[in-house]
Amino acid sequence: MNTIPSRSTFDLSLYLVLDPEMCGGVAGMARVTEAAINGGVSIVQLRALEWRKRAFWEAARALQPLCRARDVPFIINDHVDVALAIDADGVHVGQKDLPAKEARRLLGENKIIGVSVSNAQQWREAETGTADYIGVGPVWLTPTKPEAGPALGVDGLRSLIASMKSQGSTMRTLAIGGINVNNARSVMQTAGVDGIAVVSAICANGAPEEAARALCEVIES
Ligand code: TZP
Repeated sequence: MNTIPSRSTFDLSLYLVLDPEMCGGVAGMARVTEAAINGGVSIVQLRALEWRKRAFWEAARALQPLCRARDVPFIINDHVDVALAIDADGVHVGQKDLPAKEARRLLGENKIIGVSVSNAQQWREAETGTADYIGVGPVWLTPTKPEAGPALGVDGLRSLIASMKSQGSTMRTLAIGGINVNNARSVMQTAGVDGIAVVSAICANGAPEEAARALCEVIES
């Protein structure tokens, strides 16, 4: 029986974004996924910007069962059609991807939809587009996504969240960009942050299970 948590109950606390280059292809992503789930990752996204659709779909088909076996939601970056094709648990869209509203129309009411935002206007649009969470960042500049835009810093993150919450936002919030075991505490202490998303802190770590566990300890402390 599929017991993947629902749109409103899924755990956002430690969100792994898989990078095929850092992990070493599909086999590497499979290894990292299993290890990271053992270490406590609560949700997994496949992000492979350079990959053609067929390769992306094949990777998604290979990785999804690993998450499903552990009741961990499996999210597809950008490709709503792939999410539909494999019946993924949701999609994550950026500012240049399909709008969240369209993703919701295509995927229906039960799937998880996340949106990347960097400012108040994008946040508002995500909220009216029926997203379930937003990824706010980059908190720090990161070589993983050099084009991500100016870093918010923890202060910028705090003031953006505070401002949006004071305007009535109920959006669940994930911080992303340059987060690792050394700075995760300052992010988690930011009021209104529900979780952290990492790429290199797990994918580029030779010991992904231990890396995930160490991040979890920071989150839980
Ligand atoms: N969106 C904003 S920053 C980023 C994404 C996908 C990359 C984060 O990567 P890392 O390695 O965790 O800094």
